[in-house]
Amino acid sequence: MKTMVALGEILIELNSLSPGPLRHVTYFEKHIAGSEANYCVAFTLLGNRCVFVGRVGDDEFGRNAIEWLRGKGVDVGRVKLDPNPTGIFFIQRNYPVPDKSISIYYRKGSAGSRLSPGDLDDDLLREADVVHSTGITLAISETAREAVFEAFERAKVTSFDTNIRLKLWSPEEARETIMNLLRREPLKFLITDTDDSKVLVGESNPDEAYRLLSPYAELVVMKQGPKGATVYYEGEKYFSPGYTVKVEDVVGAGDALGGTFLSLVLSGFPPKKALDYAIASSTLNVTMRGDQEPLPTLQELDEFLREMNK
Ligand code: ADP
Ligand code: CKP
Ligand code: MG
Ligand code: MG
Repeated sequence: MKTMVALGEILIELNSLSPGPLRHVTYFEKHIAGSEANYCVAFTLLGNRCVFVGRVGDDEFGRNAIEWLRGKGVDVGRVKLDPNPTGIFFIQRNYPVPDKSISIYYRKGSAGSRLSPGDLDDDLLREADVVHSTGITLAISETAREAVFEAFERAKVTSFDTNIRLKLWSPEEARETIMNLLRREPLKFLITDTDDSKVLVGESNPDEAYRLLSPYAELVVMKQGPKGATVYYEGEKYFSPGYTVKVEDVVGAGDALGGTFLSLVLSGFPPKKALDYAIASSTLNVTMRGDQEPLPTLQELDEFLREMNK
């Protein structure tokens, strides 16, 4: 069994029950989310272990998040309770662009943003098979950013999902900070998409973007929305196409893809096969609300692939 250590912020997701502008939505459904927590659940359900490092509020939502993640098998023994509130966000679905979602954050000063280098454990980082974080955690506070830089410095093997959120920082700040991390700590796994590569290296063409990003990672996964995704490694390139399905909410699909890919590659799947499974998981994710409820077991992914490719 492989161990991933993930650093980030768990958020409470309030997903609108009906599509359309939030000013006219009456009912919201609560889910546990946050990119790195999504990665952890995807990773764990496929037979590996994930230790989450971060903070939640000493409040009902914080307790809810810890109990939920523990129930999914995530190791929450290092999640700290913080006097600030657990961060939340709302999702507006399919408006004003059909098949797209908008995240509206209420997370400034949240417990999760208080993550700091003091929350790190040296032995845990050294012994982990992979240490993972995202651009979101670089953006939420100075101390969270320092924690990611320090953790990556101490880790043997690192994974990073660029996840650039322009509501949290400017494109210039995102580019400068993420490229600085990549230059200082070249990665084993870089998981990104064509919008983020445009911000980082000015390219949204997958092959061109890969060429510019390749000095910084041994393996790159380039997500391409509904089209699918491409993996580049050891001189090889493999594109796995997406599936056409009815879209309920696209939030969480990228994390489903990334968490599934990492777990299966660490379990010994060749990257091409792992990407096919990861695409399957991300496809299921867009058909339902909630980021973690749609995350499948290996058996469920096998069934998806068998039936969808008949
Ligand atoms: P991210 O949100 O992290 O940038 P993407 O938008 O590229 O990630 O989505 C990740 C994966 O989810 C895609 O590679 C694809 O398999 C699936 N996906 C995303 N949007 C759709 C969609 N509209 N229809 C079908 N599959 C989708
Ligand atoms: O890139 P994804 O749509 O997979 O990311 C979704 C997550 O952490 C979601 O859970 C949300 O809480 C967030 O990204 C975020 O901060 O935007
Ligand atoms: Mg993403
Ligand atoms: Mg979803």
